[in-house]
Amino acid sequence: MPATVWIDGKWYDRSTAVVSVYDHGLLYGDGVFEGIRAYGGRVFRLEAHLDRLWASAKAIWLDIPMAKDAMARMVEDGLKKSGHTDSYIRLVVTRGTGDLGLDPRKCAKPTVFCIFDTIALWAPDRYEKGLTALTAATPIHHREALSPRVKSLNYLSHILAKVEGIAAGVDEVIMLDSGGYVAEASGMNLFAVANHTLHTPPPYAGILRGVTRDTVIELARDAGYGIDETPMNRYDLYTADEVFLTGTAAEVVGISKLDGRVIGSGVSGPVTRDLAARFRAYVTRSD
Ligand code: PXG
Repeated sequence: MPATVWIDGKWYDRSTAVVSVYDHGLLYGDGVFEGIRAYGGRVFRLEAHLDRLWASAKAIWLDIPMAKDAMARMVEDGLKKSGHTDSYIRLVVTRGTGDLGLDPRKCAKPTVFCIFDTIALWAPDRYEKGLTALTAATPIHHREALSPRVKSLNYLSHILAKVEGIAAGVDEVIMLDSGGYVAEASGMNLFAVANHTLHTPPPYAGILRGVTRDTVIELARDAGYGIDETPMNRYDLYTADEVFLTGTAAEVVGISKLDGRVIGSGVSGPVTRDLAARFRAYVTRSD
């Protein structure tokens, strides 16, 4: 099914959906975005994604030129229009079309667009076997340079980390912050499991606060797992019973090997599989 795209109030298909080369989103990476999933025709946690989009925009001094409820309606309408029931929705707000020169005041109005498509990051066997990973030399942004809590259009560090992983022949990368603490994967949050407790870095330390992360924490708490949000380092990952990643696109996926060390039993572990099953049941529930 071809992608359906909404740009500033009009609908397009994939081949006709274009934005200006003078858009500061393209020229400077000046903008914010969300990656959202729909399951069975229902948008998953749309409110949480829109709240994060508005917070990201506020943090970069960007006024989104429409109301939150109008954007929610557009997303719901677009999903229906696209014909997808299970969908990946990419919502983007850029500084808008300006001229050359990075002064954001040159952009009269932010550009808003939304793509309704599908996404598959890993083949199904990766979810059973777990991913191989390495720690990238490229750190995430320093939180006082560009806060990792802003879901901005600046993904170059994450892409360069991903390139390190590709060059080394592993599936995914773990990124550290500039203090050497474990932060996140290239587009996923990170958890270590030890003694029936989930350990994950706290958002204030400078990571993106994932919607999937928060959902998994809720589900894990309800299932009786302990939750510990304190900074971690690589030692905590190497010695964990299990390590897994969460993200809108990836959902819940285990790590089998990190920096040459086998993690736990070397396949997707029981807690990872339990939480992946709880997550799937939760997102596809019919109530
Ligand atoms: N960290 C980073 C840096 C991310 O970009 C997450 C964590 C997980 O957050 P959510 O809210 O999705 O649980 C992300 C999310 C893509 C893609 O196209 C990337 C993300 C989400 C969806 C798709 O690669 N990043």
